[in-house]
Amino acid sequence: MTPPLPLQFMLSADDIRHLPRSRAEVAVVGRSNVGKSSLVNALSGRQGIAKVSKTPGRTRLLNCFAVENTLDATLVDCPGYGYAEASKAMRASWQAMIETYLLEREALTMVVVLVDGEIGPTRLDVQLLDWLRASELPHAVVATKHDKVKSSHRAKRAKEVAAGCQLAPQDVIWVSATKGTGIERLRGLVYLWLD
Ligand SMILES: Nc1nc2c(ncn2[C@@H]2O[C@H](COP(=O)(O)OP(=O)(O)OP(=O)(O)O)[C@@H](O)[C@H]2O)c(=O)[nH]1
Ligand SMILES: [Mg+2]
Repeated sequence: MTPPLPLQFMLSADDIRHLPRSRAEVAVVGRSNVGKSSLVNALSGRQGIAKVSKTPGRTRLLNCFAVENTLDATLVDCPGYGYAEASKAMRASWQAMIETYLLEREALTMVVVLVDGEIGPTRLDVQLLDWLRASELPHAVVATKHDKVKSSHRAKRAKEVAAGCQLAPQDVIWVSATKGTGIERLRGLVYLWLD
């Protein structure tokens, strides 16, 4: 069994310069409400480490967690994009902040892109994936809310979500933060990415 990730909240930053020193860092990115903070909690095996929002767009900062028992490894829960109420100026500032962070954070070893398994990749998800590919940043796609897809639809959904991300079905990691599906496997990968 892969043990839970012992995460300890460190700080929230609005600027890469305010992030702590790190040797290896995994970033969790994706649409608002896709389940980033819920996934961080599930990986840690503790509820309430990362704030789960009832109102989308609540995570506006880079929330940085130390991975205890590792040498200077960190995990960052990034602010979500694509919520309806966001103004044009807010979108632009999100994009500038996140792009600077992803391009300039030297410790970054993996960008974990979450797509909603129930609704599939949105236009903004596809744009982000295209940008990550063009920028040659290492990334992995995780489909969330596996529990919300009826078991009779899962094989078809897995193909659709992968195709929407221009990936093969086996290249998408499915998880449910609620039911724990796929969490252990993803934990194992996170340990590898932080090694
Ligand atoms: N059924 C189900 N609901 C989930 C799952 N993961 C998250 N949710 C729900 O989805 C909503 C959003 O979850 P968050 O983890 O706050 O999403 P987020 O991506 O951090 O959102 P922002 O911080 O706004 O960017 C919450 O109501 C969660 O309870 C899951 O695996 N299954
Ligand atoms: Mg969040």
